[in-house]
Amino acid sequence: MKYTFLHLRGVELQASRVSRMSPEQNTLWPEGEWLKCRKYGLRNAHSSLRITVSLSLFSPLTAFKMVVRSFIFLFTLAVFFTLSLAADSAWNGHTTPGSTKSTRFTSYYVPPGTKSYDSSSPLLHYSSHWKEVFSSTYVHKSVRITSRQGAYMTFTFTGTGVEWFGNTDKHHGIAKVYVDGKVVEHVDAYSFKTLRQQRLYWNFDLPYGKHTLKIVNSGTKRDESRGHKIDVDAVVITKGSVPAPANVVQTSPPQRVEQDDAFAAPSDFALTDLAASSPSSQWTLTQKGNTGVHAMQLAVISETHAIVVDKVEHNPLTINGHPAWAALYNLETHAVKPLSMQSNSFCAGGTFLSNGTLINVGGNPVVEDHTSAADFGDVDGLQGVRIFEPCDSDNVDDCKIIENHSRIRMASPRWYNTVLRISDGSAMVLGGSLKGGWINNATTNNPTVEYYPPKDIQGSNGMPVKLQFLVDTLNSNLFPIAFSLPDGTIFVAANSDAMIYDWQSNTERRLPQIPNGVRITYPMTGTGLLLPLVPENDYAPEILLCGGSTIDDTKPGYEISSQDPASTQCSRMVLTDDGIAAGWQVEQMPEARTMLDAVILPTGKILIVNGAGTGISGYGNVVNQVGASNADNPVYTPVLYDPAAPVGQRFSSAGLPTSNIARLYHSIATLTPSGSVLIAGSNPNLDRSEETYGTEYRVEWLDPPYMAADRPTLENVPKKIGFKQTVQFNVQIPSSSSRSNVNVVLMDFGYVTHAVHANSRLVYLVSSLDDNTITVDGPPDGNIYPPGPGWLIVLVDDVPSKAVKVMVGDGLSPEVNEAAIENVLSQTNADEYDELKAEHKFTDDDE
Ligand SMILES: [Cu+2]
Repeated sequence: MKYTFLHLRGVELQASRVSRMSPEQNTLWPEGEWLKCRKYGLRNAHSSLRITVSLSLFSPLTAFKMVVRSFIFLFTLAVFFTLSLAADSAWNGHTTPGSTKSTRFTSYYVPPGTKSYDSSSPLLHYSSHWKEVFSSTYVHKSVRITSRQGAYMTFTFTGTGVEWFGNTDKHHGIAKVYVDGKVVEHVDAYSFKTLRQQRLYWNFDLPYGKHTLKIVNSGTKRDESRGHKIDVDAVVITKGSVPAPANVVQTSPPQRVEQDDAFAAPSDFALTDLAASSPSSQWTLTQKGNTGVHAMQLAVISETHAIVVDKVEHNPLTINGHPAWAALYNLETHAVKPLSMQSNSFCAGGTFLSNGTLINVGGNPVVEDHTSAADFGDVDGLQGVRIFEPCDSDNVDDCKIIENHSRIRMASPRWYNTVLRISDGSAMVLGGSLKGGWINNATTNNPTVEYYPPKDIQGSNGMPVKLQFLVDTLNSNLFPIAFSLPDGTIFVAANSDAMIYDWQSNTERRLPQIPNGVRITYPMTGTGLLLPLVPENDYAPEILLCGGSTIDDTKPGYEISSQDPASTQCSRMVLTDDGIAAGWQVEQMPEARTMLDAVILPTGKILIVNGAGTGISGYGNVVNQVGASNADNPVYTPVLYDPAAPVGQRFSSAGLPTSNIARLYHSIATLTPSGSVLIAGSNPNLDRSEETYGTEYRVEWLDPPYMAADRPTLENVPKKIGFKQTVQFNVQIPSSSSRSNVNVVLMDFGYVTHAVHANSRLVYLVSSLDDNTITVDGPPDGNIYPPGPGWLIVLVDDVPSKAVKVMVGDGLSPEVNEAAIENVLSQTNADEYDELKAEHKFTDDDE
């Protein structure tokens, strides 16, 4: 049985034509960026005008030369002007860095830091029986083809990665791929539909050095194929560099480490701080796995899988002939399965609903015309609600993302909105910007809240409800930090402010300002958590906000530097009347961080990881960019925060390993069912890049010391726990344990993106142990734990079991208000640019 909102609603999914924005609408230039252009561009334009006006004083030839020079100058200026705007604009899905031209969205792409070799390059050596074929649809208009068994191509290169691009169609057969003399893969180049410029083989995990790629026509084919063709269109090399030493402990202040290629390090390595002496205090950091699509957003969906959601860009993993933008990642085998996604999820948010369905909400437009590769279809993601139904089995073959904007969409466009599950099991969609861009401002602000499914709040009838708080917190207020509190209200922090929002009565209670001018939301990104909730103090909520920046958020980008220091501050407040009266209690992290992730461990301690010591979020906006990154000085060593320890003794990096992978803008971290912390992502780039700081696909696993301990194991855990329901299950407790210190916790690992951990939660449950039977009371109500999926963990002497997935509550869909849905659909449009798109439909090159 599936607990699907869609099915309950009886909405039929039909292929729908969807919207696109006109070029005028697609690009947002923040005011600061206009100023930048004025400062650097227009002044020069004036001087060139003066040259033109004074031409009549010179001879005709001189005048002609000057006209030509002026034109060249003006043209150069125009290009510069356009480029500087393009670099600052929102992601449009198509323009590659350094180019203003639309490019066809095939898999072929040459990221910065890589080098492409065309099929006609003299460095590619072919055996006999290859022929050269010419067409504008091939890379550099040529391709080499062979149908002869045993015919081969060899290519020797120095680097860390290699990609083979070619074509697939009904006449293609199977190739054997060798790297350094060993068969590494059999590549079946058959496809029913003709696809150009496909990535047929890729390996980014080569040790830095000299390697040889060999592609051999195997002479075999699948039954359906009408031929044995194999072709080579291009080979792309990731140059890479010698990997940074592995276990260097970062000194303070942080030094920049030249980490410039996503695939330079050996595929597996363990980093262990030598200072850690006893195994019980030893953390380990292992790099294993590759997300295939960049991990901008991630949520654990089952005991074996996580969903990874990115934006539209040239990821190595492909689907339907174009790069994939979402994937399922196997937490155990590290296998990746691409997911087809219609709309651009660039900077979306997400949450599970009470029925276990995951929704991914908001995004960015996809703007250019030349992108209708395969079935992707150029869908504007700004109002997107992407549905991912529960997918709990190890076999994820049938799991997919569903979209239908004609029936399912938000009422208003949102980019950088926060999405969280609230006490009735629905999703609150909070704030965001009306279109892509950078720092928010009054013209792009969407200072409202809406719900999925839509609700009628004080007469809203499904439409967005205004939040004055999000007006008052401009400019730096995107991706608000929000948590559902144990009385059903919502804590919201944005910029330097905070409030408690009663969504049912639509009333705001303003809280004391965050001390010392620290801003904590995008692009001055800090992070926040609701600290573990315990029944002993009646679940008194306490909020922790860490990192961010004190940079003036009214400054234009050219007055902000990637070297401006981030904040070291953590602010903590108990959200009771007494706690609010006492205000924020301030503590200092050992190192400044922006874009940090805070992960609650089953032990109730908080792992702070990722981020930069200087700069702010985003790319292409500030001065002293590193590559395109607005931030620098990656913080490579995590720090552990113990909220229960006395003030002054809460932070510790003792025994914590140091990484050599920068995790900056668009990186994530989450707890996984095994108890290990998954760390992935980082991509301060418009599109995939292999230069500093490049697009990071490598996954790291940070194992707390308990991973190496004798751990309790759980048996017969029920699949569902109702509110106030008492359930029993079995636990095997290690014989060495005292059995006296046993706790049961219910956790939400959350949906992680942009340092937002809005759904992360740890609730201690009332429990008792009798022999090997644990008796547990479900959480009192949906305020304490919003109904929906959760993870049960038993801790014995602070050593946690693996987490077991449970459905908390009744597992049913959140309440569906048909009238509110119909009102949203009748009052809003999602497909208004559809006709424009149809007119400019790219002519495909199918044979
Ligand atoms: Cu983003």
